[in-house]
Amino acid sequence: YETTNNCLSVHIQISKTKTAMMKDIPTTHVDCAAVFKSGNTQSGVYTLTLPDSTQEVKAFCDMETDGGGWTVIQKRFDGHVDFHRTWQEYKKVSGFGEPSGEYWLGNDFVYKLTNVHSYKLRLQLNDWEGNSGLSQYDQFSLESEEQNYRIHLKGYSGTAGKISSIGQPGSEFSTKDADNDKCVCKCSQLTTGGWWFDACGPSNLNGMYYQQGQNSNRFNGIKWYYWKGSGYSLKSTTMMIRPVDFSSSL
Ligand SMILES: [Ca+2]
Repeated sequence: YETTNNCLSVHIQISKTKTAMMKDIPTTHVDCAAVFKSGNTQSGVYTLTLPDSTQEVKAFCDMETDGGGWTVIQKRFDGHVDFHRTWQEYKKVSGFGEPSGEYWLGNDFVYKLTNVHSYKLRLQLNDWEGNSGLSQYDQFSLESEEQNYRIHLKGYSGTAGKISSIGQPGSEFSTKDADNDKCVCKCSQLTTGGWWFDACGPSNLNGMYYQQGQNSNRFNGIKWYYWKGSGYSLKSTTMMIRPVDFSSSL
């Protein structure tokens, strides 16, 4: 992504100059759809700015899939990043990991974005046998930290199961140090990772990463039940969001 980063730093320099000259012109982008609309149509890591704030966060923008403009909020593909993290680590705007690799974009950021605007959620999943699956939701939002980032989803479609593996009504978010699930147990401690556990529910894309050959009969792996069953741990996952009214024409 070196080329993209170079372009980006030039872009940031120009933005800063513009801001200094014309204070009323917004020169920052809240999501990858806005980055795309500004003419940056190459996939890569971009700097975003929170709605109504000057706080910046780096995210990976997928500018190719289904017309582009997707802000990637979760990505896993080789297990190099530990996802068994605390509430604070999942919460903080920048999340954890590296946007150019495996990462989680912070719950506070996703909450703020999805409450300003209406977003779709797209999940791209891969198993170890070369199959890919898709789960898409026409509407996605998170509630605030006070509501434990409860997830709201509507309009499921896709090939990774005929039924959504995130149940309705949406669950609250739990981590190893914050138990907000519907189980007398603590799902995050049992199955690892932060997620919208039910009791403990049919999915956990933030579970333990298992390599090929180690990926079956795992109760604490990367689970998407209605596609691969209960003990199967996936090879790779991407979660990304885009405004519902996005169109790729510039
Ligand atoms: Ca519990």
